[in-house]
Formats: sequence, structure tokens, C-alpha cells
Amino acid sequence: MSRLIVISNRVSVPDKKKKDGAQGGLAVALGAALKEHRGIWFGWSGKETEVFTGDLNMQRTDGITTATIDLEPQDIDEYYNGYANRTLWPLFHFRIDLAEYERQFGSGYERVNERFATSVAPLIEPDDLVWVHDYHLLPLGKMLRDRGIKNRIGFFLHIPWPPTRLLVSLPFHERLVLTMLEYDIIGFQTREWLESFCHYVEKELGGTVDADGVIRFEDRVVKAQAFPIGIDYEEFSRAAVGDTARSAYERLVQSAEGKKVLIGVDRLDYSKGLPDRFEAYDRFLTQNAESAKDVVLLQIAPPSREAVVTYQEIRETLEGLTGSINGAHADIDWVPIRYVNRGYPRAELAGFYRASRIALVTPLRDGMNLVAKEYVAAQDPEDPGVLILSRFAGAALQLTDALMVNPHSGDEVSEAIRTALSMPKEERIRRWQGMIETVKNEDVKKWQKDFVAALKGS
Ligand code: ADQ
Repeated sequence: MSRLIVISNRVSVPDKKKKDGAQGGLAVALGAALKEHRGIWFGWSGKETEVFTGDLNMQRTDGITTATIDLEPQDIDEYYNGYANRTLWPLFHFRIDLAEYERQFGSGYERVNERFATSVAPLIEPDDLVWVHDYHLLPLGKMLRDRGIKNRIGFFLHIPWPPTRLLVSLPFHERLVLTMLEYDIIGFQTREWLESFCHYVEKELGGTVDADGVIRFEDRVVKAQAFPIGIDYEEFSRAAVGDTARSAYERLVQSAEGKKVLIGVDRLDYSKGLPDRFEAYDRFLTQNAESAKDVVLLQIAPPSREAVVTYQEIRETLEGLTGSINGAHADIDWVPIRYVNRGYPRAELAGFYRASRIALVTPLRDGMNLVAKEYVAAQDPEDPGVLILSRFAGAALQLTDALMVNPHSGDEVSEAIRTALSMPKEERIRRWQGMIETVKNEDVKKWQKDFVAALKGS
């Protein structure tokens, strides 16, 4: 069997010591694939070094080999905090108002991709399959080809692919997309992002795309396909009924004192639509004064990318909104929003999901959104809660039985909260049954297997 070389910005090694599903689903799935294929996971260690050396730190943990490199502070500024998170992330989430086009970000991005290619190329043997992940490494395939790597190389994009008319606002967009045509297979989360990519190739590059997603451009033939990512259903649904989840469930139910809990779980990121969500909840409280005190919103939002100014701003905005909404509506024995800035072990999250009557998953744009799937997986089949889901999350294309909303419309979200609170049990069960089948069948293991099969060309 061919070995698998996984390349991503950061490397996350499955840790046997972390109990109760503390490991993210993606790390578990890639870890399983790597074990099966005796592969290597390569990426940035997350550490800084004064001068780049390209020295590999190789480790073998629990049957998985990882190889990491350290980056210079300038690399981290320009490549990670710069081009990846201040240029591509906002642009690919349709926020050209936030995208920063700085020339040194672009050159730092190319430099680090070159450094990745130079460091990983010697590890690649002739029969290996190479799988590159996400927007940090879009041009890596081309840089590997430049170093004589002739292996099958695949790329998977975890975030949306923007419409052509937005993408063309990126300086050198054509150069970037051309580098991607050096992959053998390019995977997207949904048909929507796949179609946007194919549209760009046809309209801007003059390439052709056939009905099977085979792209032809000059002498290149590349397959583009949607591979919707899922959660580790087996692990997560098991965790949801384990001891840790049960005590987290009890803790939330008791502290809610009979009120219905609405839950939100998101990285603190402007793409997740948190201010709009809080404003919609505020509207719900104002318009439904009689039932307002029967609910409480628990928003769990661990900070992320704190070196980037827009992330500091979203944090301030939310703190302000929480203060003003709680100030306007709270009583001596009730606070409408519990806003928590920390992470929780996954099994505890599962218990919180199960204790919540409603999940508010209302990103303004999201490649997929795994929280929506985790919420469904954690529900009690006899008495499931209601998923309120943004139509702009990739997950909306699969979880069609959710209560679908436009997250920009406070009225629509407020109305959906009201509908969800009064939804009869039969309807909750019917909707949940529609969704659980998808969550179960299209899990992260299937995603990983489908991608690797396509990468093999089988
Ligand atoms: P993210 O933008 O990070 O992922 P998401 O898919 O929702 O978004 O995944 C977040 C994960 O982090 C979930 O597994 C969630 O449980 C976990 N998490 C969030 N808050 C947490 C907390 N407080 N404590 C513990 N865990 C927490 C990107 C893309 C998505 C895409 C994924 C996978 O933006 O669109 O679905 O990659 O491809």
C-alpha cells in the first residue's frame, strides 16, 4: 500500500492520553488514515526560530510519524497572520471589506510555501500519495512539482471558494489559481464552492470543465470534486452518553433552572456571525417579553488568531453587545446571555449540546461547520433539540431538515427561535431523524476514504 504524506499548516497528533474525545475529529480521521498507510504528517510546529533552518523534528507517537519545522517571526507575520488570515480568510469568506492586500504578505506566503516544499520534498518516496490541506498552502503542489515530485498530489480546501467576481479583487489571483492546477485532485466541501472554482477556471483562465469535474487547461488535467467533511460520528455519539458528558449535561440543566438553553459554540471569528446572532436574540427578547425569561443563551466562543486586529475587534464588539443586552434585559435572578471565552473537552461539549433545546449555528459564511453536525449527533433520539442553521454554511446543503435562516436577518432568526421553542416533539423527532442519517453516514471516515480513493485515481 502506498504511504500517505499529509501536509497542513499545523500538525495535530492524536493523543492517547486525552480521554473522552478531547481530540478534534479531523485529527482523528487523518491520524487513522496515516496509521493505515504508514504515513507522515508534515507541517509547522507552531514554534518560532530566529533563523530558518528547515531542520525537521521527526517524532513517532501512537503509530503516527510527524515531521515539523519551525518558522521565523517574519514568516509567521507575513504568511500566517498576514496572507493566510488577513488576506485569504476574509476574501474566501466573502469579506473583501476586511481583506488586506499587502505585497509583503504575498511574498511571505510564497516564501513559506517554498520552505515547506524544500523541507518536505526529501521525505517523499516515489509511490507516496501526497495530501495537502487548506488555504495556507494553495500553491504548494506547484512548488513540489518544481522540485521534481511526480507523485499523485491532492488538495482539500476546508473553507469556501469565493465567487469569481470577488476573487478577481485579489492581486495576482490568476497566478495563485494556476499553481493549483498542478494538483491531480482538488477537493471542496460542497458543490457550491466547487462550482465557483470551475466558473473561475472557465471564465478567467479559459480552461474547460467536463460534467465529471475534469478540468483541462493547457497540458494539465485536474479533477475537481466535492467531499463534504463530517464528524467522527461513532466517537462523538459515544462521548455524548459517557460519564463526562452526563455530568456536563447535569451541570448545565441544573444551572439553567428549568429554562430552555440556546447554545452557540464557535471560534471567535467574524465569519461565524456572532454579533448578528446576539442582535437577533436581543430582538427575540424584546418582541417576546412573555417567554423571554424562559430561555437563556449559552455562547461558548474561545478566542482565536489573537494577533490579528479584526479578531481583537470582534472580541470587543461581542463583549459590548453582551453587556448591553444583559444590561437591558437581566433581572436579579436571570441573565439572558452567558458568554464564555474558553474551550471545553469535546465530551463536555457533547453534554452541553444534549442539554440545549436549540443550537444557533448562524455563520455568515462557512466552508462546512462541524458544530451543526456535532449538535445533531449529541441529541437524545426520544427528545431531540432543534438546529437553527444558516443557509450560508456548507452544512446547509446536507442538513436540509434544520430550521434554515438567513443569519443577516434579525427578524428571521428571532422568528426561528420562537418556532423552535414551540415546535412539537413529533416535528423535532422527524427533523432530527432526517439529519442524523446524513451525520452518521457521511462521517469523517467516509470523507477521508473517499478523498484518498480519488487521490489514488481509483
Ligand atoms: P472552523 O472554522 O474551526 O473549521 P467548525 O467546522 O465549526 O469551524 O469546527 C470547529 C470545531 O472546533 C468543532 O469541532 C467544535 O466542536 C470545536 N470547538 C469550537 N469551539 C469550541 C470550544 N469552546 N471548546 C472545544 N471545542 C470547540 C474550518 C472551517 C469549517 C470546516 C472545518 C473542517 O471554517 O467550515 O467545517 O474547518 O473542515
